Amino acid sequence: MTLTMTRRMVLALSVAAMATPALAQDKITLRMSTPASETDQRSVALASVFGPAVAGFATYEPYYNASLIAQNSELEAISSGDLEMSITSAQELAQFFNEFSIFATGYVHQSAAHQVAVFNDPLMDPFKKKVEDELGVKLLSVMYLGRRHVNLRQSKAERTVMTPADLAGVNLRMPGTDAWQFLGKALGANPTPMAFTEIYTALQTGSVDGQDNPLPTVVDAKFYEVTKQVALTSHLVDLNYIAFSKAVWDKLTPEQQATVQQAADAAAESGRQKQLAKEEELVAFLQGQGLDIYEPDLKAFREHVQAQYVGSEFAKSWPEGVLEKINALGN
Ligand code: KDO
Repeated sequence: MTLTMTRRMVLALSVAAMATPALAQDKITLRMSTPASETDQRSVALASVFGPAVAGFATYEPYYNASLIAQNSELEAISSGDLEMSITSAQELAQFFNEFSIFATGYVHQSAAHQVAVFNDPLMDPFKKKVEDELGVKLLSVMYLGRRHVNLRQSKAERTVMTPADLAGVNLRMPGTDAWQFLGKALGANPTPMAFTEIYTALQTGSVDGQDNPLPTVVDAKFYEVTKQVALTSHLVDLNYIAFSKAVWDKLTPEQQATVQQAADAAAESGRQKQLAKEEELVAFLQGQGLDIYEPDLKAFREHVQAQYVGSEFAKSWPEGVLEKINALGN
């Protein structure tokens, strides 16, 4: 009797000892790499909403400021199994699939709500499928980055930007892919490719004349310390897709997949609301910092930018009828 009890106890103990590390090992690690800072609203939303929601079976492990993977290389890293997640742009996807440039085109998306309607519309299905089949990346949800504006070192008194002609000769930092550079040119500027993490120093030293990003980014990255004006061009209502490894997704149970999907949607929604609120409140903050914030001739910018895309190589890659469908989902 004593012996039996002891054996049982030993067995129970050894099972318990095995179970704990095994469970810990079973948790999937979801490394997420982004050039964004830890305090960026997309980062905050993923860490505070996505991470806890998947904690039952996964450990969310974010890497900020491009500390794990360089900007624009995240998709390749996911594809080759070196990364599980990122927040990717349409411009980055256009490096692999030209047709994604339609979502990177100036003045196409009209608002945060329009982005969501487009992402959830069946028109997106062939785009999502291609990324999944050919790159091994699932696009889970759409995150709102905000309205991109032109942010310059010169004050308004030194250079007033009312039309694209006023940006002639301005070395405008834009992210380093073709679709981004094309947009910079379409704005009338002289686009300069550069990684996000290098912008502050470049503005400080004057190696670029300006950059374009939404107001929450101008504040979060402290670009306002080294610039004097923001011309509210709203040239791109910008987005990032939550990108997830298809190989990892396929290993999840249907319940876990549903949890990941809900977590991504909830994080995107939380980040969107916070980013929208920040866009509103930060005008006053930036004015308080001494920056000139003003609206240029938006009609002139819209018409000029749109005219550059007509007949471009990008526009040739857009599947027939998709632009019309996107426009129809707008206000
Ligand atoms: C940028 O490099 O200007 C950009 O805003 C491009 C976006 O697609 C996104 O990658 C973003 O940087 C980073 O997440 C940093 O905010």
